[in-house]
Amino acid sequence: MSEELRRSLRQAVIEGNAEAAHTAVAQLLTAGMSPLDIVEGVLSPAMNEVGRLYEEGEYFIPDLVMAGEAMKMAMAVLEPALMAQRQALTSPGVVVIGTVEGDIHEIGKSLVGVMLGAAGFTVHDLGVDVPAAAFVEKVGEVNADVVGLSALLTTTMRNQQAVIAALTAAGLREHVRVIVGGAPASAEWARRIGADGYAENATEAVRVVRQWLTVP
Ligand code: B1M
Repeated sequence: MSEELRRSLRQAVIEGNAEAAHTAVAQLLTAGMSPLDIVEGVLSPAMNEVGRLYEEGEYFIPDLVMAGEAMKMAMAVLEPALMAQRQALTSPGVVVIGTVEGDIHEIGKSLVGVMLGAAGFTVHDLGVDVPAAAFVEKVGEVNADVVGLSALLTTTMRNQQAVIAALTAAGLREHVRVIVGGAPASAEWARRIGADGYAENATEAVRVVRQWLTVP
């Protein structure tokens, strides 16, 4: 039953059927599958398949948009389940997160934000296409411990570096740790632009931020 539901969810995302994605996620949760397994085991691989179909010329932008909507619908059902598992921390922390300027990919960034929230941190999600100045303003306003910068395009990843430069110019760089992520980023890229850390996925992002902010 659960295998069949997993297949239906995968298919719903690939076909961009938001309603079917909603139903399948709700059913998988009822069947006892953990929210994290649904994300990592079904949703992320389905989006990768969508990316592959686009690269091979079988899918076009409207297909990506529809798959994105199905994924967002699935996440809307999952978010309360993830937050229900919210953990109490020995040391609270404040995180500002967003997708950098010029880039409107939101799903991975939102997932990282939700997972950090579920881990107990206070998360301010600035959304997508966020200018460096907006990151700086929010970091100062909420006295953030960590700023998370997502970028999915090789053309926008350099804007992660622009945010770090803006934080430095505002005198905030020494007070906030910077984590970068998104498909084109890497540990080497993080080092090169002067970020404090890199995470390949949401689980890893939680591990890195926890290491920085939680008293063991
Ligand atoms: Co676009 N897109 N897209 N896209 N899109 C990619 C990224 C691409 C790889 C597709 C491809 O060609 N195979 C390609 C980038 C190529 C490159 O630069 N090397 C691409 C392109 C080219 C484009 C456009 C330029 C297309 C065009 O218009 N010609 C355009 C750019 C628009 C813009 O931003 N200015 C564009 C547009 C779009 C849509 C808007 C249609 C849509 C997004 C819808 C939305 O977000 N609401 C879209 C989609 C859906 C994709 C793919 C298919 C899927 C992305 C996704 O949501 N993945 C993507 C191909 C792919 O990734 N396989 C593609 C699921 C998500 C859970 O994973 O976002 O990788 P991901 O996040 C992961 C990790 O990366 C990491 O953790 C997450 C969870 O595990 N992570 C972090 C992410 N941020 C993090 C931050 C952290 C830590 C970890 O710390 C702060």
